[in-house]
Amino acid sequence: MKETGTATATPTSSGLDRTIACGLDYLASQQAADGAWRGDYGGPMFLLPMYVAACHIGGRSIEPRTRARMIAYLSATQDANGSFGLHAESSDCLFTTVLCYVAFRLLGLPADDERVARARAFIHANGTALACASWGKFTLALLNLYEYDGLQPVLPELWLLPASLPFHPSRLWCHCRQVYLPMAHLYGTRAQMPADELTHALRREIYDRPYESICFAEHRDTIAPGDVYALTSGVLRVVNSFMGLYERAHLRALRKRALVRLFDHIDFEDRATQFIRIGPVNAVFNTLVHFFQSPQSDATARSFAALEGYLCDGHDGTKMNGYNSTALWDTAFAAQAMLDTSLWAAHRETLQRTHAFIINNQVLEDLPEYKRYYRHPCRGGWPFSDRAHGWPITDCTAEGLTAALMLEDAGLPALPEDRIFDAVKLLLGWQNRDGGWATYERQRGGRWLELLNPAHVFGDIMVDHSYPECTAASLHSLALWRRRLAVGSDRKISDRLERKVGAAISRGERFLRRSQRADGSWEGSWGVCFTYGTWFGVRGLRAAGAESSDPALRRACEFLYDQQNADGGWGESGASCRERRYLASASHAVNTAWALLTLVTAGQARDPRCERAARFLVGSQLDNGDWPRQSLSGVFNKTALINYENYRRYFPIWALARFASAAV
Ligand code: LAN
Repeated sequence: MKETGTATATPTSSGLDRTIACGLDYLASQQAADGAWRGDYGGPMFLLPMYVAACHIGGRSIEPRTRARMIAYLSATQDANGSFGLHAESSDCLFTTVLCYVAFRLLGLPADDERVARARAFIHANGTALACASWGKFTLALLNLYEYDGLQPVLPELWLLPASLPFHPSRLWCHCRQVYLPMAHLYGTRAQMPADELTHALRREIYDRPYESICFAEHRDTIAPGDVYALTSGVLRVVNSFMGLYERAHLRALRKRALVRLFDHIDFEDRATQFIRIGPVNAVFNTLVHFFQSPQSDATARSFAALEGYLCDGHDGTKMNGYNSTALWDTAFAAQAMLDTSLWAAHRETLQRTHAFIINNQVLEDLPEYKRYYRHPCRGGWPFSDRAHGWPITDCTAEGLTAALMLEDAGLPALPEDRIFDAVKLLLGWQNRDGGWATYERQRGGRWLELLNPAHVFGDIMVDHSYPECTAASLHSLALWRRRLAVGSDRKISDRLERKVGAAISRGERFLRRSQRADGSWEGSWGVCFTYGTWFGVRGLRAAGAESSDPALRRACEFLYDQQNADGGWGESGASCRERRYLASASHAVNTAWALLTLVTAGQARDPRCERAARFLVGSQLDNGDWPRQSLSGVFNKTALINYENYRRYFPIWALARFASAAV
């Protein structure tokens, strides 16, 4: 690392310029030939074992080198006490420990391997596989290591109910819906691989009594305390008992109809995403639906091939990524960071490739019959990864549009006018009644549905609802679009659209103001945590026109100043997300970059505390222009941390560039 300078030194403008220039060179060096940035997107510890289980069930062998790298990854993330965490930086989760144990064994480690023995000791000390969270039991059932009557029912027939019912599956958050869809199919068909020798060995290893002697039905609700984030509510208990009764008496013909309906929806998701699927979990389960239905089919082969797209050979071994890539998201931010420096003109080719990637990955068509499959329109949106994935997201659309408009300002070809309109209209159509934006769809169900969350280990998975991050990103891009209209007098302006955008911005602003916490912060849901949320909150309010004297911005800045570490940086523990309060840790380049971006955006660049933050970022840059890899910066559903490999490469540059232009 570079010299950090003395405690009172301020980053000279040449020091800042050097850091930014060097950071930009490094960032540019990481761009792929297609213009995108992508990176390791590991973290959640249930994904790789699910992949390994799918390969085992489907009879797909994993080549020896990959197997060794997977074992290396699991070994690197195992805790000294033998356990695994829900994510790579935690421990003591029975759900992931059981799944990783099974993965170790399926990948070829013997039962007496030291790592395996350590994991087994943890499993036995914490209630055995009988006490792991529901997705663990489900995966074990597919592997013939757990019995279906030990699972709470996942009824296929729910999909036959009228969509107007307030608890119809179509009202669930799309990730939850798309995971429980194939689960319902697998449950309804009692899909299970035949037992082999390894199965019998594993059955002896993960339980403390003979498998045949276990009454699985008694363990539907058995759960280790360490696996519980969302407690099974009283309502869910009642619903589960009703579903249990129904399951015992269900009509064959109705089940058959329901399974046909489910398969139709699964098939739609496969085609709509070119077999990538919305995420890694339904990618695994949809694959298994095809495998159990027709092992030799084309769909099965394509499914397994597509699963490989989720693998990532990272610095600590081979893992399964949380998405097929982070390409659009990373590229849109890298573009914005570059363009906010004064040096972008020196990176013309990098910007041209960036531009090409953004332009080439906007979704241009709605899906045929999308309403029938409960999909929102897609035309004009951008996904988190790429066009092939096909699920546009509110804030990815917003960041994609922002990047496209900024690239146009930098002299690159403008996005065709109709495509800009499509993006704007899509954003408008996504706005919720409360003025905010959710992730993939408008809010469809009441927040009370959270009471039916059956997954134990995650919070907030049942309904898509407004988030400050998605709202702020949407506001920011809409405001940019409106500004562009004001200057480009030759462009055909639709007055009605402009008025609608103005009204949407005002409603979004009100949502943001309402979601600010009493201490001045915003809670982040997709990044760690209050530094992330507060950056979006402030960026959104500024975009909506808030002055730097606005009390909401003042309070946000006071909140951040209160958390600043003595070295000038900010560090937020990942536990902040779970506990929903700011928990400090050692300064982190990404948290510091978010805090500095926030303060500068709020008009505080000349405050000496911003200088100290800039000094921290300048001082912690590595000689090659990168910043050191630190703790995980991303999160989902309150409990699962996830890695954003490129955050440390563009957020510090972005923060320093904005600081430099505002303060020096
Ligand atoms: C993501 C990744 C991107 C992320 C942002 C765009 C950054 C965010 O602003 C909105 C939410 C979103 C789209 C998001 C939601 C949850 C995801 C899809 C993930 C964190 C990637 C993996 C995660 C998914 C739910 C993992 C599978 C686990 C389940 C509980 C289904």
